[in-house]
Amino acid sequence: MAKKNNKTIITCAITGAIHTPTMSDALPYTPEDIASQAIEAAKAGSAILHLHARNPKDGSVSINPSHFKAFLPIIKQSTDAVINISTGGSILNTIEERIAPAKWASPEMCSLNMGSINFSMHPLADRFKEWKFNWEEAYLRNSEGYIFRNTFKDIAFVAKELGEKQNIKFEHECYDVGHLYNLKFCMDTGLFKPPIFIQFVLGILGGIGTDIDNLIFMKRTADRLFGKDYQWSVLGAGAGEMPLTTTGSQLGGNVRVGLEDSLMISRGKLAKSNAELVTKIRRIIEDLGCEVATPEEARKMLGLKGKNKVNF
Ligand code: KMH
Ligand code: ZN
Repeated sequence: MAKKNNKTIITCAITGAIHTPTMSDALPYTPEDIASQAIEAAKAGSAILHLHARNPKDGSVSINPSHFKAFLPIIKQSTDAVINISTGGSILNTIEERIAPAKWASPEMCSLNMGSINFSMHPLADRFKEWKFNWEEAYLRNSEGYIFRNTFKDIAFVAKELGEKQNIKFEHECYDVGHLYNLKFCMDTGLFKPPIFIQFVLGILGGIGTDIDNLIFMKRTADRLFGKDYQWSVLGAGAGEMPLTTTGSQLGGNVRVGLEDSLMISRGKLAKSNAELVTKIRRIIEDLGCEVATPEEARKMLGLKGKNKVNF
């Protein structure tokens, strides 16, 4: 069984690389909006902030370190939350490009995607006729042919550059059961040391679906593979966000919410902000008798290097 805690870590994924500005006015893409939504999410109870950058002119996905530099110091000054920088990048980026922001910033955590999959948002393109920016429709439609590449060699490269050289801990994103076996293989070859932090990612088109049965299967498989040596969290993309995080917290796991994963606060109703999503899951968790972890508690649970060891 995974190590059971009575505290639940809430990660908030602020903007991501899936949704586009047309889909919601709340989706932040300027450095000011990313920073202020991240700070508000932390105040609402999020101990970890999972961050991507965007081009402030048009909201397109960016892996340019200068776009991260524009908001990271502001967030660090205003919150104690753990900063987690994505290494997911977007279509067409090499793995070297994808880790460039984290290599510069040396945050306490980074995402690390544990296998290659189809990763598609193309059905979303049919929901809109008019677009705020002209890159959006092609970006979504082109994802139909996208393979999200995360080979064993890529994973080993990230482990060495960010884990070994910079003591950055990973949010190991697992989109299907096979990714847990990939992670186990990497553990057995010494790439990662416990405690590891696994994010079960359910609901991406190309990965496992948002059925509760799938969450239980992922958890049982991880229990078998990793014993006591891991912490886990769950995210449900789209409508699966609140049902899966609620169930996950009751199963002893941690949770991730945010506009990266779902734009909706409830069926058919857009969320006003990331903080609104954090507030909702926090209320549910506390109403059901669990406590939310502070950033310091999250640092202890995950064995992080500390806020004063980052480079921004
Ligand atoms: N949007 C998530 C489903 C990453 O940042 O490395 C995937 C993600 C990838 O969070
Ligand atoms: Zn992400």
